[in-house]
Amino acid sequence: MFLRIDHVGIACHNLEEKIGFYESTFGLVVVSREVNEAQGVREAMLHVADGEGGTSYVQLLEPLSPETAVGKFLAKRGEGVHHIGYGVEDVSKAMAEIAAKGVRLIDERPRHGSMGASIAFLHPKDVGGVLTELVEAPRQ
Ligand code: CMX
Ligand code: CO
Repeated sequence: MFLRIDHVGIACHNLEEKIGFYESTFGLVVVSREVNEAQGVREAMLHVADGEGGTSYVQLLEPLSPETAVGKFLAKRGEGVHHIGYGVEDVSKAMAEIAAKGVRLIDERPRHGSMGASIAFLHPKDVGGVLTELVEAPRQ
């Protein structure tokens, strides 16, 4: 079902500072910066590698306010890994297949994600404590 790990989402207090760390420590390059009001984040995608199944990134996330998903996560757990995004061919199809197995979908229908992707989240309580995102990259 999964083509690749599309990205690992990392929650942080200060996006610019964390971008600087990833650039200077790992040599990663920012390929996109966006504010996603619906998701409550200011975020950056840093390119990691290209593989047969597509491209993998690190997604750095700063909350737009304390009441957002990432804001609440930071208050409870502090900075760190927030979610894993898996690349899929067809996000609606993957959602239906996964829901049929009894895993709760957070999103009833696909939403807008980074760089034009269609995304949907699965509830962490049904995935062993891991917030899981499905990502359908836009057609080239
Ligand atoms: N990973 C694992 N568990 C998480 C979690 C995460 N990222 N975020 C919350 N939880 C857990 C909490 O620890 C809590 O567990 P306990 O009850 O055992 O303490 C439980 O889920 C409920 O947490 P909450 O703080 O009360 O928060 P909500 O229930 O209001 O929301 C969730 C949790 C997952 C439904 C919400 O964060 C959500 O809808 N996330 C999806 C959207 C999102 O994260 N967007 C930002 C990223 C955007 C992008 O990638 O583009
Ligand atoms: Co993500």
